[in-house]
Amino acid sequence: GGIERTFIAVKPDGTQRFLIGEIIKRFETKGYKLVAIKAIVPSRTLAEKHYEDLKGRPFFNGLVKYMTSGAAPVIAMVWEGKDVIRQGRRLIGATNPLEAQPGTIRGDFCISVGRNIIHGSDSFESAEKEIGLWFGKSEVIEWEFGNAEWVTA
Ligand code: YYY
Ligand code: MG
Repeated sequence: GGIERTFIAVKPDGTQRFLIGEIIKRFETKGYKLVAIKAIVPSRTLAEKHYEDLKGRPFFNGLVKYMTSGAAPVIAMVWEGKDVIRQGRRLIGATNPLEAQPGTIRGDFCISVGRNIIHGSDSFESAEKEIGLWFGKSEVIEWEFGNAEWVTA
């Protein structure tokens, strides 16, 4: 619940559907700080490690194929701020977009669990793991808001 970092990724369907800007906007205007971003087509190894908890689930192979196809890049990001791990999940909405509340990213922009446009870390442990998988230390930038007293006081 303090100042945290979370791993957020626009999935290839979000990129194809011109939702990168919209997704960044939701986190940016909420008051969170973008500390790392890159476009990347993940290797099979990276995608399998990222989703290793889901290995053995019936959708696992399709999920890895969808993330790694190269039909569009994943937009990998690290966002920082107060309670950002839990709040990021709230901004994103339920895994199944049909259960996601209107006003959430999935609730507003998608209809299929297999094409749910965005990923967000679900705990401190997964955030640490995912940031370390997708980014090198020097790719995460420390910086301060010039207007911090208007955002975080
Ligand atoms: O964290 P979140 O993305 O909301 O859901 P997870 O349970 O971690 O599953 C990861 C990913 O797997 C989900 O975003 C879509 C896909 N998936 C699926 O295709 N079918 C399911 N029944 C469950 C998950
Ligand atoms: Mg998850």
